[in-house]
Amino acid sequence: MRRPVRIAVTGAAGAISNSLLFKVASGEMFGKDQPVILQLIEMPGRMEALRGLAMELEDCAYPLLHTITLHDNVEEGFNNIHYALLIGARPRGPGMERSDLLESNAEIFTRQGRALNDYANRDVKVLVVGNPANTNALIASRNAPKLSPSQFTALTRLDHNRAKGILANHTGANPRNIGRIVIWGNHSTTQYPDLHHATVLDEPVMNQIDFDWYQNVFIPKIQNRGAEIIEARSVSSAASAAQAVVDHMRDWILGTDAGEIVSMGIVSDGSYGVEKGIFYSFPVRCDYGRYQIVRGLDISEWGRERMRLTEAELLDEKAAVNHLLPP
Ligand code: NAX
Repeated sequence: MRRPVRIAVTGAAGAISNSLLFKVASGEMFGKDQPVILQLIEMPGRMEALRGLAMELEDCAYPLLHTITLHDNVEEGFNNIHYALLIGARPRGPGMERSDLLESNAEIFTRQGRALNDYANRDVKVLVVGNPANTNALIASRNAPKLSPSQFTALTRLDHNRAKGILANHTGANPRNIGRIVIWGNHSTTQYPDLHHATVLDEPVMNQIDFDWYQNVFIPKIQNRGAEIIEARSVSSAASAAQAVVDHMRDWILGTDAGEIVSMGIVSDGSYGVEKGIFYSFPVRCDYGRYQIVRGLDISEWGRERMRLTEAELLDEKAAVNHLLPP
């Protein structure tokens, strides 16, 4: 049996964590031979709810669940961690402007970036889920000068999985036989779900679907899926988000399947002409705990236009918090 790894989760008493933690403790994320220590972090007023969740985890008697610790601050909660799942964030309240949302989350992710810098294991891998996820990842990474920006990622795997599920339903294919979908850009309604490289049973998807359906039904459906779910169930996606977190981390650590491409929000190195330094969702492959951008995909002018639109939104978000970023 391996040595246990330490995983911090913020927003640990929230809806996503309520689904996620049971998957992590049962070995779905890191494999059935990897014991885990969960360092769960919540707001002080939510510690009772967190204590209840910890009792439920204990009552499952998971063989891989080594220890659970509970914290009301990140400085303690990030101590020696190998992985950080940053789920807690300030939700948009009534009458709140977008800039207020960006600013209040900037405060949270500045503190978390500093705490990762000072207390986490030097090789820590970070996934930001709390929205606005891409810009929160930028803020956390800029506040952690001892860590590489490549250690920080933002979740766009839910968008990727949504695209796969909806395409499977439309074509009648098994999701397992669909590959090479790409989500470009921001985890928001400007994202560009790209099927031009996608395959069903190794055959190009674009030969099997109607372009009009792709442009006018599929793309807006993926872009607005989060809102559609909120409208239907009055709360946002939780179980599917938890599954996407598992898929993102598992692929990052254990590697992607041969020939497969997945989407991750990562720091741009200028690939595909995307401005360096912003956190943008790219097609990647993972191996030995590292991700690499899949280069050389052919992008039409039509696709470039969409990639630029979502890049522009990320640049706007960055401009709104720029005065809060360290030089
Ligand atoms: P919940 O409101 O159920 O839970 C959030 C929890 O975070 C609460 O218990 C709250 O007390 C805690 N929290 C807030 N600030 C904290 C802080 N500074 N430190 C520690 N804990 C803190 O939300 P949930 O449905 O779990 O969603 C969490 C976040 O994920 C939201 O920001 C949501 O917008 C975002 N999402 C991101 C997705 C993505 O694909 N990137 C998809 C799902 C989800 O919408």
